[in-house]
Amino acid sequence: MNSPLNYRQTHFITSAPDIRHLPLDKGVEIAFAGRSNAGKSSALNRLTDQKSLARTSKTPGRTQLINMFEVRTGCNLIDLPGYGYAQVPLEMKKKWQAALGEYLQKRECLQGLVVLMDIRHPMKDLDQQMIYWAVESQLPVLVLLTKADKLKSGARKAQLLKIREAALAFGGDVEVENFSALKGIGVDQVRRKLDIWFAPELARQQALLEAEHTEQDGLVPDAE
Ligand SMILES: Nc1nc2c(ncn2[C@@H]2O[C@H](COP(=O)(O)OP(=O)(O)OP(=O)(O)O)[C@@H](O)[C@H]2O)c(=O)[nH]1
Ligand SMILES: [Mg+2]
Repeated sequence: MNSPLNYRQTHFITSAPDIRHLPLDKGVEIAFAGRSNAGKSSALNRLTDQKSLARTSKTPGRTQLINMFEVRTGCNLIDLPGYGYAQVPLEMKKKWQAALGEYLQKRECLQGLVVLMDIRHPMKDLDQQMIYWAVESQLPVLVLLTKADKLKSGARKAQLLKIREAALAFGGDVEVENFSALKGIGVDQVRRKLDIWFAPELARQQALLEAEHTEQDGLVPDAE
């Protein structure tokens, strides 16, 4: 696949407890959200072909900070704290949910939301809330049914069709794909979607470059 972006070059930028600690709100950001243990960090690692870019864990609730990664200047990926993990102390849960809500509502460079859900337990209340919220904010959504390797091919396809049908009810720009970090299922589809979401930023950078060149050309004195 010919992508304008090389996701393998993605590198860690920073971890922040809330948006005030994130770099300036500019460029294009795509966030990965989902319940704890849904496979967000694993998906980011697979997507970027890196074993440990984002920390993965068997213990849900591991990623407690907003983690930012840069694919290239102005094109960032965000690994958000997982939601809905019952075992986390209430105080901590409240703090994350506040940080998560604030990020989603206030971060203007956020241009796409990837919502990851275990293919065996999709569309829990909080997942649906995330999608509703995104659609309301006119933010396009890519739903990934993760750990697709856990189902046989027939069941996997049936589940995909069922969730695609369910996604229609949201009425917005909501695409659903199967995904497996383990087997590489759906990786091309994710990259294709991210390419589309990042495209305006790449075009903006290109236009800026061209404008600079034109300006420089203009500065060359006439050879008279
Ligand atoms: N079989 C299978 N297991 C997976 C896949 N993706 C993730 N896992 C496992 O699921 C568990 C959670 O994965 P993470 O990527 O850490 O999940 P997360 O959503 O980042 O979790 P938090 O950061 O706690 O919110 C780990 O034990 C992974 O190895 C997959 O595609 N297939
Ligand atoms: Mg994680």
